[in-house]
Amino acid sequence: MRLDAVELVRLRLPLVAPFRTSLGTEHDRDVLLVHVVGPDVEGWGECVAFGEPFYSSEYVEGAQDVMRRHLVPRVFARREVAAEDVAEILAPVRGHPMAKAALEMAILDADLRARGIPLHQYLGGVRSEVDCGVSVGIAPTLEELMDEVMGYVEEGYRRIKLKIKPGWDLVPTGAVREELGPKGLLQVDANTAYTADDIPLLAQLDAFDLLLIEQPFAEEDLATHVRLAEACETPVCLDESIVDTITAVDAIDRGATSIVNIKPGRMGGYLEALRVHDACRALDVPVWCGGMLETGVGRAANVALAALPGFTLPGDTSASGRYFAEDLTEPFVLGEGEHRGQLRVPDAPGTGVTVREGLVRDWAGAAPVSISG
Ligand code: SMG
Ligand code: MG
Repeated sequence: MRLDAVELVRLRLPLVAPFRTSLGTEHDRDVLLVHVVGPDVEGWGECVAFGEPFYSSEYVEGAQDVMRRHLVPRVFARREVAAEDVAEILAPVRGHPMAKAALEMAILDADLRARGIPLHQYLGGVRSEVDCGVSVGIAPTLEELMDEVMGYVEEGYRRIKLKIKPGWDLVPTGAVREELGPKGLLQVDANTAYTADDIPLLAQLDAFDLLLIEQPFAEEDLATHVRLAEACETPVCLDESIVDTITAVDAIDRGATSIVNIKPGRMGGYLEALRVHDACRALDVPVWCGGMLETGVGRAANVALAALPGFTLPGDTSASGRYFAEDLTEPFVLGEGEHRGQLRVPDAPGTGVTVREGLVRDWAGAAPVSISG
């Protein structure tokens, strides 16, 4: 496509309830949207970086800055740009995968809209509905945790993920397992909060028949993940550590992960995420779609990705209402009947959702940063 302008739009969306993890507490979502405009087509991407650099080194203000100074000018230097070339064009800029992913997504969305192709079809999706899980933050008390979990079960979620950290692990996990019964799908996520000394404690999670334990140790520390995998029955799943196909295949080869969390933002884009999916599938390693508290813009693309055949576990692809009272697109709502606990994969061209531009402009904190070629 030919790019005429790129707009970077910032807005702050309040969360319906605070979301607490071992990294800190989110009260609202600092959203950065990328809007690309061509002669007769436009597209949207969402940058998944958070306001503060706690999940990874990226943060919204930095992502916006690197887009404005370095990424967008590189794309403008081409007369025509295809989504498939964006990663290579941006490769001289080190790091910043979430910023790169958002720009690539917007260009891919515009291009697919122009060609009338839905994202799920372009990626090779094989299902029209995806199974949804929900990520449950660290609660003030066990009682509040149980209320929250049972509320999600009643809404239909097919899998519960508990955030854990030292001091909030065996007891809440055991209590939720008891409440869910043996059939309920349950997993935990530590966001790097543990060290090698905790291996014996983490191995006790085997008692709760979990689907997986996600990223207990530092992102660079594959060796300790290997040790845990050898010490416990529960599959170890990496999130933060897996930044591309090379790191995914290496972690699998070493025995550091037997299930992979795929988040396109962490991997520099949906096209690299697709390659990670393909590599894992070739190795018979299940994958699932992670979440970064996306608005409908990013959620739509995640749901399309989760339609691929290797996504055999429910994702953190929850309904819009899990986080937001009002979404920036038409809301994602869990299905009913045979589709209880599922989201329908958008089937219109591009990400298949419509950005509520009036609402976005009303809520935008400052005038968008507009860059033209
Ligand atoms: O989008 O439902 C969502 C969030 C799911 O737990 C979630 N994401 O490590 O997987 C993860 C976390 C990253 C965000 S923690 C603030
Ligand atoms: Mg995680």
